Amino acid sequence: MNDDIQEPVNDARQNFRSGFVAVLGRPNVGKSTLVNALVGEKVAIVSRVPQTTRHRIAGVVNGPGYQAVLLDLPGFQKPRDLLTERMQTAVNTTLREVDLIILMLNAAEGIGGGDRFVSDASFRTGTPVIIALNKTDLVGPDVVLPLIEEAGGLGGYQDIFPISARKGWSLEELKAAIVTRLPEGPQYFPEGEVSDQPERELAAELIREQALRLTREEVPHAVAVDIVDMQRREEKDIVDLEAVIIVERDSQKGILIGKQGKMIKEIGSRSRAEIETLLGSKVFMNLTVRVKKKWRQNERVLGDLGL
Ligand SMILES: Nc1nc2c(ncn2[C@@H]2O[C@H](COP(=O)(O)OP(=O)(O)OP(=O)(O)O)[C@@H](O)[C@H]2O)c(=O)[nH]1
Ligand SMILES: [Mg+2]
Repeated sequence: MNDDIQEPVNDARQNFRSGFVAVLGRPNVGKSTLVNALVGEKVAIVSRVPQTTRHRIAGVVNGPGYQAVLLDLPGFQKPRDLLTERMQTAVNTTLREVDLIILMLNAAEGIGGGDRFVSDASFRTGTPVIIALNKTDLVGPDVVLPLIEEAGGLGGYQDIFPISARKGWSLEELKAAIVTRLPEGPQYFPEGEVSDQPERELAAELIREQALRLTREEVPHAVAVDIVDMQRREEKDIVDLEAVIIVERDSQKGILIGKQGKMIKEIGSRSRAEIETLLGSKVFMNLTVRVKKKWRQNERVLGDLGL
């Protein structure tokens, strides 16, 4: 089953443990933050806007005798358009393929209908579930303790941890529990490879992250980024990058460009700094904005964007 996700690099070694771990939860609970923290590198973008993650990203956690492949997923939701429908299909497909599920809840918001929806879907698979109650840094023990009790009633879980993905609280304990639950298996990713996301895609995500962070209201959900061209100059440590931010309406384009181009400049310079860190070289970026009406409903555009 797991071969659908990635061909193993090595055959199963004796005593080596490995597996695929789905990180599930409502939009905005902190799934991508947790995956980045456990991997120890930024493999997924994070923002305050729900539905930040649009496709499944593998983040690889290596340790002595084990490899856990964490699958950062879009937030679990009821689809509203073709884009969110595809996002949810990716979640449902993944649910059937994994060895372990981390069900994430948000301590600052309590447990609601949306969480029970995700939880039911998780427990229904019969796959072992670890519950992670996140954002405990935002509330006191008077809130956390009853929530642990309530979360425990959701289903037959293996372990339950109050954590803070942002502050790094109890992540070592969570990681140890994940490793304990991994079956014996092969090393799926070579040493040093922390993600399945090509540099080009991550570059697009880093631009989208800044667009999400710097804009408001209807703009974030209408944004997509297309890397038109990305090339390293021969014998020089310079990468030329041409990218387009796609939006649905002229008004959104106006917001993204900003007064005298201030906004697009800011998005460009912030994301360029991040991309330079990622690539380890200087980046010359040409960033523009284009309107594609109703791209979230358009099969062809979604396909072109890899969604
Ligand atoms: N205070 C606090 N904030 C957190 C914690 N974990 C994540 N956040 C914040 O919560 C917001 C959402 O985090 P993400 O990691 O993008 O959430 P997600 O579950 O991946 O969201 P989607 O991809 O939209 O489903 C960001 O602003 C994070 O900085 C935490 O432990 N404590
Ligand atoms: Mg996410």
